[in-house]
Amino acid sequence: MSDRSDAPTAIVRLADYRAPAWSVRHVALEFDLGIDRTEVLATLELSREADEPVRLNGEGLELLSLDVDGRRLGDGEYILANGVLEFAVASAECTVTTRVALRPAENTAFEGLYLSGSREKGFLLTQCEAEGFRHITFFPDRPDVLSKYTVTLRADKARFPVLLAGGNPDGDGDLPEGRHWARFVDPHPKPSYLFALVAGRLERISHDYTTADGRAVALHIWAEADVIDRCDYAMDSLIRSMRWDERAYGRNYDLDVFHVVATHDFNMGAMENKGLNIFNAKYLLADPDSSTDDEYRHVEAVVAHEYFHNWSGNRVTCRDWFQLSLKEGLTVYREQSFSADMNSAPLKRIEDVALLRRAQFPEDAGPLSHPVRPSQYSEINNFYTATVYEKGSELVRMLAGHLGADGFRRGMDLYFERNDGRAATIEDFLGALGDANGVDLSAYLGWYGQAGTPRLTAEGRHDPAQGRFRLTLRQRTPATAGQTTKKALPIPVRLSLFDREGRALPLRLEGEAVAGGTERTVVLDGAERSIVFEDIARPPVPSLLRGFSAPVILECDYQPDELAVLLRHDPDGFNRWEAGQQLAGLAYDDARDGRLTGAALTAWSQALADLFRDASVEDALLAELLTPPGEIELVERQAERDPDRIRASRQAMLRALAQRIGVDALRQRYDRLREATSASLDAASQARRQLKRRVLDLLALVDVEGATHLAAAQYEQAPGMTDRLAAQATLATHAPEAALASIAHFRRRYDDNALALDKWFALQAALPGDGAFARVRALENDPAFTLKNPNRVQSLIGTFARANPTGFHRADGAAYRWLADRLVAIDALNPQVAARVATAFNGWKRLEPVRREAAHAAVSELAARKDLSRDLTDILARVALG
Ligand code: B3K
Ligand code: ZN
Repeated sequence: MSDRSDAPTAIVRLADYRAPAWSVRHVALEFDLGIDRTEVLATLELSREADEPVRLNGEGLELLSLDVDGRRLGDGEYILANGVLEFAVASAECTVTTRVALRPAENTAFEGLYLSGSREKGFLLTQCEAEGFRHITFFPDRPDVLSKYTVTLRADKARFPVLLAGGNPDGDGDLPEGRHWARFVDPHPKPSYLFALVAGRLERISHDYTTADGRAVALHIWAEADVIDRCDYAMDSLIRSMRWDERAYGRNYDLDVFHVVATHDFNMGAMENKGLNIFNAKYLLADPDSSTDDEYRHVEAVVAHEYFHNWSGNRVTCRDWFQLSLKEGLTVYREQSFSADMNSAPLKRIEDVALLRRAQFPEDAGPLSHPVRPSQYSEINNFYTATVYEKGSELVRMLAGHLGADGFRRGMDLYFERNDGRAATIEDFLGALGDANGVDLSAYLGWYGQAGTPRLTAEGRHDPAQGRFRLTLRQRTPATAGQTTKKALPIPVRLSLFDREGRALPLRLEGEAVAGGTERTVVLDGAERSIVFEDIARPPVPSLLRGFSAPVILECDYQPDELAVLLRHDPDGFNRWEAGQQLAGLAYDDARDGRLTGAALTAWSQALADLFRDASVEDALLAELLTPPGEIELVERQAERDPDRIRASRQAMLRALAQRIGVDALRQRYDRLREATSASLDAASQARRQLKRRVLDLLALVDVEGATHLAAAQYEQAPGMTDRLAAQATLATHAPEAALASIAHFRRRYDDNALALDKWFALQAALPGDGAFARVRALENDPAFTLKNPNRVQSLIGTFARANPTGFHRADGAAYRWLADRLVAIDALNPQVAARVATAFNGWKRLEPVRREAAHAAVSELAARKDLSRDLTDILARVALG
């Protein structure tokens, strides 16, 4: 429900920040809820902070009345224009009362108050971050206005038996004419974006929790009756998250109740509203029959993420939306640390770095690039990005690494202590971390203000006569959209040196008397730095940026056999994988250039074939090692991108790997893994499923008939969704005809399971090749497809446009024109979803000329339209610049 783009686009700038002219000590909200019409009575207690009129944000609201200190204002006494209600007040304090009407059922943008599900059965809920509260009532809708909330809900009792809002319950009861009421009081001042309510027919599961500091908390997870039996894993994850935050950060929960609600109609993953988290069902529901192992892990991570926001985001919030990463980057870091503790730390790091490279690096290299703390925006919803979240988390990780575990904890304690109940900035964060440890971290501020991924080059020189190894590190950051000059940033480089047999060498730096361990962290804080290692008899193999100690691209002139040493011997799982990824990149270059016997391809496939036979390599790590960078990441390895060629080359290198391992070895391994199949969710069982999937995919490249047979049987016999979906993907990719029966079967079997159907749409949308576009268009006609549901749009259209390079980037440009057309239709319903899908056009400028021209034509034609939302217009305008 953002403005259409014929309204002037206001640019909001960090440099223009001014503290609020009026604060709101307390707000009382009374809702008379109805699907077609809801009335909201708001009473705001305002205090003057500067000599300015009162200005309240409000959009799409029907203003019924406005009173100041009990006096009704007439038409001439206020101005309502461009989403702002303005009136003068002479006193230093005043009470403002507004009554407005809303139309929830007409709200297809899912921002503000809206209906999830059908008119007959659905329920009402809210989404306010970033600027949704202004769609509910008139208010200074900015994160630095913190208020105490009292919320009263009234509704028909039969239609809306459950009434929830954030805060502690403060009474409920019946009203005449079959209506009832409930009141909630939140003692913690909060910004308006954390307000939430839910009303409707919902079931719940509950747990009595006692915090480490002795507070009894009732935990409730709510969902519609047909899915309530899929909430147990979320409850288990919530309890583990709460205990972890007590232990790892000393943070306790601070209300008597904590509600979590699942909806199928949500624009994002989940929302951390104070005391009333609301979740996209995709990240809350899980059961073995319809959820994959990955989805179980996502539920655990997102439940933890939203819970952790209670401190990093809610108790300490952001001064303005430019500081978004203050809560998001920090909370992603906390969530990643939690998941690493709950599962395997090296595997979690692999997953996170792979995501950063897949999602954030391309963003940072294209027209949508922006610093972790942007300096301006026209639509803030377009800045909930991989840069703010994932790169933001990497920055916190660098700071934590710099301070060490105890120092970081000291710093976080001080950060929470100083800023509790405040709206803080990135400077406050760095200041607290630094002050608690007596260090100056201000150089890290550069990372928050500078876009682009730094290139770190490393050059080694061995001097056999002196027994010395000199490592020279240099950095440079390429220019990014609107930011041409770049400065040097502090880059912590964790490193080790290995000999050719794979033994880590003791490290004695020039000037040191004795060697100190086999791993060091050196900080490159200027353009260049050289480090000299003593007692190095033979040329070593440097292992650099261990644990991915900084979010940079490492450019090091490794020979394939040097990377193979690390891939074979590095004791750390993450670094082993990283060496494998680097070597796979070189192997890809061989395959792309037709060198199927090239040194890199040979070294990569031989090392992996050996590791495949090595019983000491764990299943989950082996599965990761056998997965080279994906097609989207490999784009970076050529100047001009031809998705068909990239895929063909990647498939060729995988085939070479499968041949090197051998059909028999693959088959035997598959059989062993199949014999151990179970429905269990323990780590070993999950790892076996993951490896089985990789092995079957490799087998399909060298024995398609055998693999088809196995996949069909696996689909039939699968005890859970992971095996079932993996088998279906192998079949559909390698033997499309043979896949038809299982695809039809899956569709029938899960007809009433929205989340399973999303996977069914997504799997088919991701199938590569020439037939993909026709397949997607046919799927648009499936009765279960709708543009009104964000998950469905993402699963079919989003997956096709963003995760199917050969299907979407057709040389004839037909899919570009089709997407442009769909974006117009989606935008009319839901601008946030349209804007997100439109990011699929990112990177068009690097396509080969034929595709480039077609993509450019589609994007610029769309960008020229005047009837699109601010959300979509903003993305298109930036993407069009290339
Ligand atoms: N804070 C929300 C995201 C809100 C997105 C608004 N467009 C979820 C999260 O990051 O935890
Ligand atoms: Zn978050």
